[in-house]
Amino acid sequence: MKQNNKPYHVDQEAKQRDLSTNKSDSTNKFLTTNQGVRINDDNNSLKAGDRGPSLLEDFILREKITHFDHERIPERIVHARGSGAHGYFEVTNPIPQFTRAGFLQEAGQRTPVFARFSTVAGFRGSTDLARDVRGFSVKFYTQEGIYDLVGNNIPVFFIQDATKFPDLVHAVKPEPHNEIPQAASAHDTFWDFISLMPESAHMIMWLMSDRAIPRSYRMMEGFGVHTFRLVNAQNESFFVKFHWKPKLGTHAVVWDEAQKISGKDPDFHRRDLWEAIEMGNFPEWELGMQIVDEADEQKYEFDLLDPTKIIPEELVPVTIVGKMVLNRNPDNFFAETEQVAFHPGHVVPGIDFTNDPLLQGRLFSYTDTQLLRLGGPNFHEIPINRSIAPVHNNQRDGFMRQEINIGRVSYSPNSLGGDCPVQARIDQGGFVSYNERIDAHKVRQRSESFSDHFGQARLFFNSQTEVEKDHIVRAFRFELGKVETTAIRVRMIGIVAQIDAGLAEKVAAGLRLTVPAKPEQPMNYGVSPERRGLEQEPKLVPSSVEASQALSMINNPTVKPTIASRKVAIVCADGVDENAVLAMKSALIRESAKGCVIAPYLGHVQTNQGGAIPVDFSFLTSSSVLFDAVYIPGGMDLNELSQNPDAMDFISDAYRHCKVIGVHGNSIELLSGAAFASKLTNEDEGIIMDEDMENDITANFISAMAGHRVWAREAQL
Ligand code: HDD
Repeated sequence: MKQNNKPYHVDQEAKQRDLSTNKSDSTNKFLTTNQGVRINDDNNSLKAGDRGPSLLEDFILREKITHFDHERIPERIVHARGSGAHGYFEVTNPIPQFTRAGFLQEAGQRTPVFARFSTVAGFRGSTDLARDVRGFSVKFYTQEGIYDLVGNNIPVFFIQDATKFPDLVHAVKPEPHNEIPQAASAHDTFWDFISLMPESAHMIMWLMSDRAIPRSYRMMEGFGVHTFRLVNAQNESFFVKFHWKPKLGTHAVVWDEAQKISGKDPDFHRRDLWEAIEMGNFPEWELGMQIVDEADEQKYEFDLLDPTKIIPEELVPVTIVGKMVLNRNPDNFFAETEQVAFHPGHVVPGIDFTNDPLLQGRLFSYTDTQLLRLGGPNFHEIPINRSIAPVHNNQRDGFMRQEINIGRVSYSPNSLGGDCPVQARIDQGGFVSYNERIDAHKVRQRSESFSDHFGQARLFFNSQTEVEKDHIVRAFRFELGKVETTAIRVRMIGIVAQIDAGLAEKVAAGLRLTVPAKPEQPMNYGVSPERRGLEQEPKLVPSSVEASQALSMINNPTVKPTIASRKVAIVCADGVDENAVLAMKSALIRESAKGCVIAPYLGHVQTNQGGAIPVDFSFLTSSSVLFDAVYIPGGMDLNELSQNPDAMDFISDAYRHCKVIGVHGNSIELLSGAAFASKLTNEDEGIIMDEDMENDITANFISAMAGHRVWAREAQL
């Protein structure tokens, strides 16, 4: 057999990703059964007489109903609710010195990807705006096989060992007796578990922050969470943490807004991703890596194998390696987004695992879950999961096998088939696990280096702005306020007190509780009887970094002001200043943003020039929580707005959620009738007003909007 000695990533045999052979388009086609028989009547079942019973022989009816009865597959046990898109990954800064992964070798190299974003706790039909972690999974169709980076929008996790994952998920999912609440962590079983698991302290701080209520999937960071390994051609290994940095910056909504969006448009994130791609505003992230020499494994005050820890960017900066652009919506949600099967164990040569005990458990779980969810071992043959690198092995048969393997040989070694398929040497792209030396006793124990639970939780809190800290206080009050068992609230405040005493005081004050003088030390819950009392007490190892800008969304140095792809509500009624509406719409388009006309009715509004402007939504079918800013042009019959409670709520909510509000001409009067009128100050940089309708306020409006929200206003609320 002729051996190909070229590095595998330049092997011409590896095709470009092409799913077109699996696509089906019914345009101008006959309706058929699944066996290809043309159907003459799809509206009536076969009956004995037009009023008689249906006949068993009606194979067309039976086939249709049978298929329908089997349309659903089990939803994902976690991350059931999600949305995906196709795109590509392009290398900007190749890193052959760190990895031999073929897709990271040359600048300009492109690899097709499919990304799926998700919430964790809710069922498949739940709201996008739950307070929750967001999944951030990317499947790279590399020429050396599939590589999946299955991460979250939060860089740490709740637990340190995979064996606690089923407990965590049981605790956060709706409670088993009444299946309440849906897609929410604000209930007793979740906080009972968390308050007994101090290792979750760092994660809980992120979950109570606005990171858990993103403005958009396109405005979230992504993280691989665990420390992985890179391995280069010389077989040298480096530790690595993966980061996705969004081009549009990292932004969130506020909690009141999140709850209202959940009612007004539970598909808010799904719609946002879909519409951005349809409009050509392709979501984009940079892929960054924090790379640590193997020799530095023990250098830090935290353990690199502990998934409840970050590496502060002040200690190891993030090197940008490439960018991901999502530029195509799926053709079919079920075929692609629902059937896509990610797995942290899908790696290519040059990327490897560490002994992080959470990662190790994940390496078992993902294939196992697909066997149930996708119905058997051949899920890799589903088009969205197929490798573009050729697949040849001696695995055979199983439910729904698509491939027709030719020949009589399905074993190795064999002489009948020339011993094919042959194993690849390392220089032929063969995957060789990193030969880490392990010399240890078998134990069920946690390393002592995993026992700091509070140091980085405090680092996170110290890195937030005052506004962000305040949001964390309110989130704790909300979540614990929904907990019915007082003992759980108190125990949780005891945990918070070990992170930050001031934070605990504020949370406790909102719940009319006092911070316990001596917090319960629940570490020994769940510990084996022999080890009870021996297990390390949770402790606080102060971080060597006092505050890290990258942990704050508001202070994050990488956030570049832009309004690209944002949506502005242009509030209109009859008589509206036509020039002002058109000027705002064009100014927004120039910034790749969009203005939508909202009025008391659908159809058109009459303008001051006798023209008509089409209305996109009425106040009944829309809400300001679905927009990033509000503009109210002048010239209108204000009664149409001031007498309409939905219109006034629209403006009041925009104010409450710290959005920029532009007001022109006589419309300024509307503000004095709004619920917030008494709180308005001249210092509010987010109220852009001009009494003179001739003046153009678009530039000021856009520049204020680029700051995302006017957080200073919160002091007035
Ligand atoms: Fe997981 C899905 C991310 C820990 C077991 N997980 C899933 C998805 C994401 C993550 C993004 C959705 C993939 C998709 O879009 O289809 N999971 C994480 C992260 C973790 C983590 C970042 C910690 C760092 N997961 C984790 C553990 C286990 C699992 C410890 C089990 C021991 N996760 C699963 C799963 C899921 C899953 C049950 C459900 C659906 C699926 O895999 O395909 O196997």
